[in-house]
Amino acid sequence: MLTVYSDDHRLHSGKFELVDGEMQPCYECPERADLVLEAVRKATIGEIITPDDFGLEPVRRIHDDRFVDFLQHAWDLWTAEGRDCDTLPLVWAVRGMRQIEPQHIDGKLSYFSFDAGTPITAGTWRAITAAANVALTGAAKLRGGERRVFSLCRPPGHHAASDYYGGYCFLNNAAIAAQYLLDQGAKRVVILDVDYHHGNGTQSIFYDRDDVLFVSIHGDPDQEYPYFLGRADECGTGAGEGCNANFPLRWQSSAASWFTALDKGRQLIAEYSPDYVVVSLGVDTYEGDPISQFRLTNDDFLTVGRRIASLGLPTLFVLEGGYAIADIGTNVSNVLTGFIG
Ligand code: Q9C
Ligand code: ZN
Repeated sequence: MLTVYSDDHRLHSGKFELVDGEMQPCYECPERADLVLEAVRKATIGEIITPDDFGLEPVRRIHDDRFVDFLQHAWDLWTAEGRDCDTLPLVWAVRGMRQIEPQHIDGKLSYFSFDAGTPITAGTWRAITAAANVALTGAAKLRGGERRVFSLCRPPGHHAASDYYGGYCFLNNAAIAAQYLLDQGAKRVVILDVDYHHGNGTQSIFYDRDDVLFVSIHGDPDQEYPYFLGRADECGTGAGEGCNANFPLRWQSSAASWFTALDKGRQLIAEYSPDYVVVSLGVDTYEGDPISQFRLTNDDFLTVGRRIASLGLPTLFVLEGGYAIADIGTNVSNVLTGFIG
């Protein structure tokens, strides 16, 4: 299996996020990708390559121009106000408020975000465009005939929608890759999201479309972040009706119930008969994850890989979450080695 990786992820390294009413060190840190890379090397899964530069056109196929421009210039606008710390938004436009992009950077941060866990730093723009290129290079390899590729993306992407960021995510790497596959001639693509958190961004991007089936297994939004999307009755709309499938599970759900949900998802995927599967691969379903409440073990991740492989489809793995630093390498490489068989 090919792995695509760029050192540029290190350029994004936030200091603090708001957790439990306090500013705490960011869970989403450069060490995550470094440890995954080391584990992939040790597991001798296959060649590791650097990404090609696809420019912003494939990014703009998913994200609004104004949002992309905002991400590109946010740091400069922020530092022009005399700050040198990371950005964090403070206020959001809720029910009854106007959805108008303010002039001031503090207002723009609020307008384009949905949480206070996602700082922008000096190097964020370069890191997130590198991550998009890592995903796109993986997609291009699939188009070129590779059957399995791992895009070691960081920062992650699945919480980012066409015009907002949050949940440690800025550009939706998996969505950008899926759109690229379609633009290069694929008819149907599945995005299977196994991250612990609901992929609200990915769902919202493809919600009214029938060329992408989105399947997600995640913490029940009644209990878990991001709270405001991810319920089982969200099935898609218009042409996309029937092309969105959510499997919310309660905190402390057993591995057995997680795999039951995966089996139902696999059934839907097989019926859809896609050209490609893009897996939003979060390993924050791990029993030792510091911010999550599922119970998968190290060995369970081998089974995750095997069951995805049984679909028999060309597959692009795109890294999302996973915050148990000591185990992230093992858990990701277990999925990939399980997949290879
Ligand atoms: N008490 C991804 O896994 N904070 N993002 C949750 C925990 C945000 C996770 C608060 C979690 C975002 C890609
Ligand atoms: Zn997650």
